[in-house]
Amino acid sequence: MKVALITGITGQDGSYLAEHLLDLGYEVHGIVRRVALEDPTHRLQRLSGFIDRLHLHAASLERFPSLFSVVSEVQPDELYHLAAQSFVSYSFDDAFSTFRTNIDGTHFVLECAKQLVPKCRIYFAGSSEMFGHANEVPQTEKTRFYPRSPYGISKVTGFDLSRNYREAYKMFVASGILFNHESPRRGFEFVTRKITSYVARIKRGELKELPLGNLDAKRDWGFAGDYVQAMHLMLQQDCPEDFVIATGETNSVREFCQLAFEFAGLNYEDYVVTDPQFYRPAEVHLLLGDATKSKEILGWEPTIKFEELVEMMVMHDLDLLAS
Ligand code: G4F
Repeated sequence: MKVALITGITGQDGSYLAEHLLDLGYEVHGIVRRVALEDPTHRLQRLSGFIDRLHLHAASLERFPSLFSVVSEVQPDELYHLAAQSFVSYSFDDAFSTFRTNIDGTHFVLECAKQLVPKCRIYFAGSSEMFGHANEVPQTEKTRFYPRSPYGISKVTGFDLSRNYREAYKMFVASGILFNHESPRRGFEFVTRKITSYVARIKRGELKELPLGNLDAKRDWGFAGDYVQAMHLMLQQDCPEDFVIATGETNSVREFCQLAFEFAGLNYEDYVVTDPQFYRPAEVHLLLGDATKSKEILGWEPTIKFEELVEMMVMHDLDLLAS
């Protein structure tokens, strides 16, 4: 039985990945913060359907010794490094802590693996935010990085660290350059879930308006459940490489709003207002991925289209309030 260790197992991606690996017959271990173990109802909520089948370990990305002892105990065959401060807006408010968590945390994980399990296959969660102000559309694995936020900068550094461990120490480290991926398990701070949760509360008469920032930003939005399958496939290849994971379709925040409100029988123009506090000091205006390499080498393709994704999230949030 293969042993997988996931950092960030309590998040959207970690929970889908854990389920996927359990289905494939893996022994799945996850790193969680001690506070999460003390408050499982809230902090381990995404794992609730299958938590009995997981092995959870308390450690912090900010403390090398804690990671070292978990990796030493688990001896993973595959290590998925998903944990990060992943909210772009917050990275502008506290760049220092974002760098500490995302850069040092990644460095600690790679170094633990190098010292303890050098043959372990490692996945690093890169991001389309690394392209930032991209000089070409669509973006591929060859597109230059031009990050526009501390978060994006931290991910470029994590990506470079991963490649360097691959080249310098001959370790199997693959990076996924994942474009935005959403689901009913998405955190409420991200724009898609913010929109669908507000739509549900507006529909029930609990709220009157939805305050948003830049409605014209465009993103390539896919379904997180599809994207975690690509992470696993990357670690089953003969050689470690980097892959863009995307749908190849881009839509604006405004289009997401329009569709989400329509699914609830409402007109977004009656409810959406713009609020300067949700604008970013530097914006990424357009992201659109070209996942041709993933299709050709991994055999990976997305299964959920934009409209289905929006409908899935709106229906989930309407059901949540009705229950
Ligand atoms: O949903 P967002 O916060 O996601 P963002 O910044 O694209 O980042 C997400 O995707 C990345 C992959 O490319 C991940 F690496 C990252 O960790 C995260 O998961 O914002 C999407 C867009 C932005 O252009 C933002 O300015 O929506 C715009 N927006 C407009 N109003 C808003 C809001 N974003 C948020 N979060 N809240 C608003 O009220």
